[in-house]
Order: sequence, then C-alpha cells, then structure tokens
Amino acid sequence: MGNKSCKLTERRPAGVWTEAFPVGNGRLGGMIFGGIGGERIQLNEDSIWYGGPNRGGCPDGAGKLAEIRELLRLGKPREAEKLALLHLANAPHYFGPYQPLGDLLLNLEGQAAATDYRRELDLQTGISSVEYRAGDTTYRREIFASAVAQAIVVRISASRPGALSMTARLSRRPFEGEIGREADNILTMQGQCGPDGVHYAAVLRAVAAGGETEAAGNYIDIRHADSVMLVIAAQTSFRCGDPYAEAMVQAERAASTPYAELKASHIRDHGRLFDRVALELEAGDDAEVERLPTSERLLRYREGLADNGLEALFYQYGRYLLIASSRPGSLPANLQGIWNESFTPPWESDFHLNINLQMNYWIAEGGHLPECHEPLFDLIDRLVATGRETARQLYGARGFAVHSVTNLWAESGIFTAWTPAAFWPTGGAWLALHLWEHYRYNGSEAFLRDRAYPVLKEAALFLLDFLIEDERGRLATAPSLSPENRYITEAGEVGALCIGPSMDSQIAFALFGACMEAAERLDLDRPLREEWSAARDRLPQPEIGRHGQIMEWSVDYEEAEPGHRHISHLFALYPGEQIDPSTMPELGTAARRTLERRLENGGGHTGWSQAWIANFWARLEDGQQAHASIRDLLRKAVHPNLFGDHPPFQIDANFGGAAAIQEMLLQSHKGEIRLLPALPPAWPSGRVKGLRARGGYVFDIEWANGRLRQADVRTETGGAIAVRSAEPIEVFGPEGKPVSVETVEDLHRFFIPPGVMYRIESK
Ligand code: FUC
Repeated sequence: MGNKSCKLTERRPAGVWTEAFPVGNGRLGGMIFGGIGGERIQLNEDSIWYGGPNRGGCPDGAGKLAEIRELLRLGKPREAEKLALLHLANAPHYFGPYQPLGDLLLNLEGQAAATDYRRELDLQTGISSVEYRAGDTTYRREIFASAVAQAIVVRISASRPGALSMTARLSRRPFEGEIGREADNILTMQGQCGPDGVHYAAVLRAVAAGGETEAAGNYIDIRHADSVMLVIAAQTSFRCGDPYAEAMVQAERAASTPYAELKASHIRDHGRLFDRVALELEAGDDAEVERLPTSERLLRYREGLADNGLEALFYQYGRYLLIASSRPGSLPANLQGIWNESFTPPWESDFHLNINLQMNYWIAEGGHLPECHEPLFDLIDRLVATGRETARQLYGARGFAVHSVTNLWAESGIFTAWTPAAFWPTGGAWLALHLWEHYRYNGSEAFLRDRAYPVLKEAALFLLDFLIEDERGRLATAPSLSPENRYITEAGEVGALCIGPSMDSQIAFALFGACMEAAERLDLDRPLREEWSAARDRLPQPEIGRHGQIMEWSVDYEEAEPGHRHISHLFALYPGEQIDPSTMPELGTAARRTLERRLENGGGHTGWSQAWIANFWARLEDGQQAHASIRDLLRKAVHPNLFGDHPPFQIDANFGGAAAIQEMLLQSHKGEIRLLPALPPAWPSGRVKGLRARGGYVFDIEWANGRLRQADVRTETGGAIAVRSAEPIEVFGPEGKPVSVETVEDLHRFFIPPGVMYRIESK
C-alpha cells in the first residue's frame, strides 16, 4: 500500500510566513513562499543562536536550599519563591534566541502576470515546487534541502530556451553581515551572533545553463538562461573551525553535481525514512476533496465537514517535519523545529523541557524514525556534562540536573524569571527516559550499556540526593513545581513552588523503574538497584483528590487554574505507564475526570495541550474523544500550511498530534500490544503500514467496519509477544499455518521467530 494524500498544495503564493512550505535536512531549513515574478526562501541553520555558552551561573544556590525547603514545609511558598529567585535563578535570567540565517531573494524578470499557478509540497519526495505560465512560457521551480549534499537546492526552469533572466541575493535584514562576491556565480554572507556567539557563513552558488552570469553589488545577475540551479550551503563555528571554508566546499561539491543526481539522491535518502509508514483512513469522497488546495480543505474541515484524508495527511506531515528538522548530526527540533523567521522569536524558539521538546519526539520510535531521535540523545549527552555542575551548585547533589529550558549550549541552570516554570529540576530525568524508550523499541544491548544506562544512572543519582522526606514520610522533590500551574493552600496562599508535585513523583517512578530494569539486564550495580527500589517504594503514588481527579500535588490542593494547559499530573498515563486504566480502573476514572475538569475549565487551548489531551484519550482507549481532540486541534490550532499553532506557531502540536493518531492505532506499553485500541467511529475502515512497537515489532494493520481485519507482524530478533484484546484472536504463520496461542482472559501470548511474518486475525 502507498500513501494517498501526501501533498500540500495551493493555487496562490504564500502571503504570510505560515502559508509558506517548509523544507529541511535536519540542519538547514527553508520556508518557500512561491511568489510570482519573485521568490523568498527564508533560511535557517540550526546552530544560529544569539550569544555564547556558560551564561553566568548561580554559585551560592545550595547554601539557601535548606531555608527554601523549610519555608515550603511551613506553608510559605511566596517567601520560598522569593529566595529561590534571588539564589537559585541564573544571572542573567535569559539566554539568547535561535535566529534566522537570512533570506534567499530572487527577482524573476518578465514573469509578473501568471496563470495556471500551482505550488505544492510533496511529503513523499521532500520536494516543494512552484509552477505557472507567464505569457507563452511555463516556469517551474523545485526546491529541496538535501541531507546527502548538506545544501538547499533550487532549480528554476523555463519551457522556452533563454527565457530565464533573474537576480539572486542573500539578506539578513537588519543584521546584515559581510557580503562577498567570490566569483561571478558565488555570493557569501558572513557574520557573528553577538560578541561571544557563533560565527556563521552562507554561500550561494549559481549554475546556469546558457545565458550570462555575473556578480555585482549584492547580486548574482543571470540573463537569458535556459535553466538555473542555485545551491545554498551554510555553516557556523558551532560545528567547524572555519565555517566559511566548510560552506564553500559544500556549495562547490553540490554545484558540481548534476541537478538530476542531487534530486535522485535526495529522493532516495528522504524516501528511505518517509516510506516506512503509510496510512490510509478511508472515507467516501476523498478523490474530489484531495484535489482541493490544502487551505481550502482546512476551511471545509473547520466548517464541520469530515476529511479523513486531511487527518492522515496531518499524521504524515508530522513525520515529514521530524525528518526535516531532526537528523543524525543536527540539533534536536526546537519549539519551531528549525523554521524561524524572527530575531526575537517567542520563548527564544528554544528547547522547552517541561513538555515541548519531549513531545517533539513522541512519534520518533513508533513512527519508524528512530534515527531522527538521535539529535536529542546528543543534546542529552551535553546536558549531562553541564547538568552535573548545576546539580552541585544549586543542590549540592551528585548526578545531573536540568531545568525547564535549554539552548544551543546545553545550559542546564534556571533560565527564566517566571516562577511557575523556572524551579523545576526534573527536565533531565524526563529526557533520560527517551534513551530508555529508544532501547525498548530496538532492544540493542550495546545502546543500553554504552549510551542509555550511564545517563539514566546519573539522572537517578541526582534524584536520590535531591529527594527529601515529606510530612507523611514519603520521598518527594523539593523545591519543585507542577509545570506551570499554581496551587492554593488551606490558608488561601497561592504558590507554585512546592514539595512533591505529582509529575516529579511519576517521572521518578518511571526513572527508578527503568534503571532497575536496565541494570538487571546488564547485570550491573546490584546494591544501587536496591536503593532505587527502596526509593521508588517511598515516592508519593498517584492519588485521587477531592474532585475525583488525579492529584496534581502530593497534597490535595485546589488548582489556581483548573483549566490549565499543562496536565503534568497525567504523565503517569502518557507518556508514562504507571496508570494503566485496564488494570487500575479507579485511577483510569480519575484520569478521565482530570481531563474533563481541565476541559470544562477551558483547557486544551494551546496546540500542544490539545495534542497531549488526544494522547491521554488514546491511552484511556476512548477513540471518540481522541478523535474529537484531533479535530479540535486541526480546527483551532493549525496554520494554513498545517504548522501547529500555540498561538503563535509552535511545532510540538504537529508532533504531538501525529503521535496521538499513532497511539490510537497501536499501543505497546506495559509489555503488551494493543491493536486499534482507540479506533474512532469516524475511521471505520483503513490501513496502516510500518508502525513500530516496543520489543522491536513492526505492524501492518488493516481494519473494516470498525473491527480488526488483520495485523501482520514481524521482528528481526524474534520474541514473545502478548496481545491484549477483548475479542478472541487467531494467529497464522507462513503459508497460513495456525500458531498456538496461550490465552488468559484478554491477554493472548505467542512466540514469533525472527524474520518471518505472522498474521493476527479477529476470530
Ligand atoms: C511552556 C508552555 C507554553 C509554551 C512554552 C513554549 O512554557 O506552558 O504554553 O508552549 O512552553
């Protein structure tokens, strides 16, 4: 099976940035406006951030810790918060933002009046194109960001020989650096991002077929060519000693490769990742609807018309965006992936660790893009190094600690003055769990031993030192908070800083559990395993509060904002697994109540919040609600180019929304496989190919009339598989041979050997 609706299309150029189409190779990004008679491609390079490393610090933090904790014990969060701001927060408060590389600006002569305009972004090839007629000539542009060539490639062609006259230039207004003309077909742009920031260099190289090419002033001027290929390379001193030399070499190499070859190698490379998963959500009238421009489909959808194809497209767009913004060797996808046109973007377009960065990676493993997860692991390795110093300085603790935000330089201290976000030391522990997830999907013992376990262990070491005994004798984090809500004490005081926010206890539970299991598999650290186990037993457990909700704190406080966008205390439901509604119905009901309360009070108002809610519903196996969340997300929280909208643009909604769609179709937590666990009535029939499950399984699933028809499963390593299904199932091996299944209640177990395909069917 293939992907049916894998294109974004429009019949007019982008008027604003959120209508432009994104391309990216993980490191270099471009937003293509598709203008008539001109083109703007807004450019990014992932390491262009303002300002340098080691911003200040907070040397006397640990000295104030006891006092802060005591104030919290006395129920005086306000006083504790003031001390924390004075003594724990980094000076200076903020680091610099992620910034644009600049713009490629083309002036295309004699093309002002156009007919038959069409632009598209083909998710399957990773190529965006623009085509129109001007007079008797058809002009075509193709643009892609090649990971193979490490360059953005633009090709402009005309249907008549000699019909292409144009200028090209690079700009970085208002922070234009030095513009250089290295030859008649080469322009360069260089500068620095602040006194101690990175040096950058961008190179534009033109290769014209026919006509004349000449560089003058800020321009490359091309006259009467048949076609033109432009390549853009860029580097910064974050990765190379001489970014100019490196970018020159990369541009040269790309420019001396024939366009057809660059294009073919890009399609191969992109397709190798993208084509692993295909999704079809059948509906009646797709063909008609799929011919409509994407923004029109979105408008129809907003008016209440169904468009299953658009939902499938949104899923694949999530995968496309991850491939384009997170590739081995690049930085992880930040709040805007890699696409940012502002020098002062919202929240510095940084890495937010209290939900956003993690959400960006929720599709990586299940969506069959595990290599796109790697940039996160590289950042984590650097955070372990900086976070050790932070753990020591702020808390006198071993291990490593990271707070709510980080940046290019892997800062780990407290970088914001906003209390309800700032003092949250569990970012590192949550991130460490991403390494564990990667292992759970691929089962590589080498990865576990060399990469994951050392990080997990240090994250847990920090927690062992940081946890304190609360008034009920439990082990709780303090000072910390429940991102980014506040609570109201019995005495009526409103605070954020607290002892034992539920999210922390749940993260600690997951982390100690992961450490114990990992150490056992590696046969390491026996005494530590006992320490972890003892500490885990003493953590506050998920409890049900006065409204029938899962308590957000270890004390049943009222929430200052019952409709808060963060629903951190359901970490244990998703992405955690501590609350399993199928075996813990009371906690499941309380989790549902928690969601309902948040929604009744206006929750889910940001894109990512709605996306998280959709994942929660999927884990509660409520397909109808999960689908309602996806629908709300697409109706209220996406831009015309389907970029997630916070507002403003934030990419987590794309990844989180796609993850929910995945989670509705296949789940694999708790050592069990659940097929179509949250299939909504709106998707009666369909098929998905290539989804991965924990344990190394790959599934192709087909369903009709709301019921599983068949699921084909394979694994490279072989394994014992447990399928949870209320309906009886049958399993067949090669040539339709029945496989023996051991069934206990809803759990069906069988063994699958490596490399063969088994088929699961509903009886
Ligand atoms: C968290 C959220 C905000 C926003 C920011 C980038 O602080 O609470 O809604 O997404 O991250």
